[in-house]
Amino acid sequence: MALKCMLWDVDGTLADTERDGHRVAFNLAFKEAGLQREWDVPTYGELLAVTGGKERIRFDHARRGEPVPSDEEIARLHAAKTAHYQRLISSGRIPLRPGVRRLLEEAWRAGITLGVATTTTPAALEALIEHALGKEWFDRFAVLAAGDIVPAKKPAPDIYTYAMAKLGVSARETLAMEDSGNGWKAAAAAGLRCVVTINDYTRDHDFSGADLVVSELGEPDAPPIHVFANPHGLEDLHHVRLAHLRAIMGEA
Ligand code: XBP
Ligand code: MG
Repeated sequence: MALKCMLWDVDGTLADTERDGHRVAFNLAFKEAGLQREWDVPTYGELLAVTGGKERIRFDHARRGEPVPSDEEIARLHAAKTAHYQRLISSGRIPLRPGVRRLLEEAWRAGITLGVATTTTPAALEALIEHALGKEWFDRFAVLAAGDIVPAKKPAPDIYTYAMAKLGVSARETLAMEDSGNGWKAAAAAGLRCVVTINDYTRDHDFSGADLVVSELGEPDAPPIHVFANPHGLEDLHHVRLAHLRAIMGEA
């Protein structure tokens, strides 16, 4: 089957947004709301098992044995967090991960349909597109599937299924780009092949069955990437190129 469509995860895949973006924004919102809590780097790593910011806040209250705030209170807290996140991103402090722009542009030039499938809030996604990728990408992505658009977040397949239905593409011609165990599970459950670029928060997650697991997409003029799983036996993996993705899909 030919590679027709690529669906990109956002947090951890397009950019390392979690530790210095989302985590910091949550803490600023907690402080503003007078809550005695700060999610440090390792604690936030544990909390990433729960996808979705509102879901993460609710889970953390419950695990501390504290009364869980109402949906309205959580929504208010989360809206404040999103505003902080937008400010952090607009400062340009969080760049795209290596190779992301290169591979997106290669795929775009080749006429591959590009989309986003993420559990993050649309406003957070839009901030990252505007400030890290560039406004032209609002038109280049054929679908921006994000946040509460489907009730069940990753590891449920729903956001991928939703994006494919919007685009009118099948799982067999679509490749997912992910960074986390929950993301990989969502892609696999939707029947997609998947390339995983790990990061510090996700390196110990279970990616068995993924089609390629690497340290990053890499760049031609940078040191070679680390390859953790390469079940298709792809060659010349100094950096990930469109030709590799086509081979994963079984293109001759
Ligand atoms: C990302 C998430 C999001 C972000 C925070 O997962 O789980 O919840 O951590 O964003 P994925 P919000 O990369 O698998 O999409 O606070 O906007 O939910
Ligand atoms: Mg992710």
